[in-house]
Amino acid sequence: MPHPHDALLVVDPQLDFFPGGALPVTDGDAILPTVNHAMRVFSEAGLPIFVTRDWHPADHCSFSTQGGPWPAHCVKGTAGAELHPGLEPPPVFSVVQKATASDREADSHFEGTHLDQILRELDVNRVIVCGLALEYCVRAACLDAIKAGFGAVLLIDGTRPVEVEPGDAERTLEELRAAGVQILAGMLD
Ligand code: VGL
Repeated sequence: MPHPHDALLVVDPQLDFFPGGALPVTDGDAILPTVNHAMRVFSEAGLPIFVTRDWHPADHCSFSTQGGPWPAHCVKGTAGAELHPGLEPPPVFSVVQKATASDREADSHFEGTHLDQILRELDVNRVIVCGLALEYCVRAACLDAIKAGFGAVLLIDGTRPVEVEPGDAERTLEELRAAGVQILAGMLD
């Protein structure tokens, strides 16, 4: 671990998804050691690292002010949309922004981007996924990666659930396993 055809996807490690943010994930800070370690391992191996950002206009359709399910979060250019300062990004990494148009939601950074093509051009055949939040954007990233024909490994210690309903996290893990996502505990070797 990792393999020469792996890429790392760090999903939405933005202040609004951490404790104190607009849409906080309980214990979100606990992902940082695993995420930072994974970025270091990929960087040292010369493998691609993608950090995704939710990057919404102020009137995004997912916001409750517009009839959507969520409080306003990750509004582009605001402090809450910034990467968590505890993140230790390597010298070279790519940023993927999603849900940037007012009228379109995108749970996964495979939606409305060319990420799948870019991964193929880099000869990637498997993605290693971590970030926030497990049942939403991380889930969508894993499932879309599989649908696009990539292998997917979830770093379970590098994510945390929202648990809107008790049991959501376990149900999500079951769904991911059934879809062929490998769930990996602990730090990367
Ligand atoms: C997310 C809820 C709304 C996430 C994004 O990144 O998991 N969750 N928007």
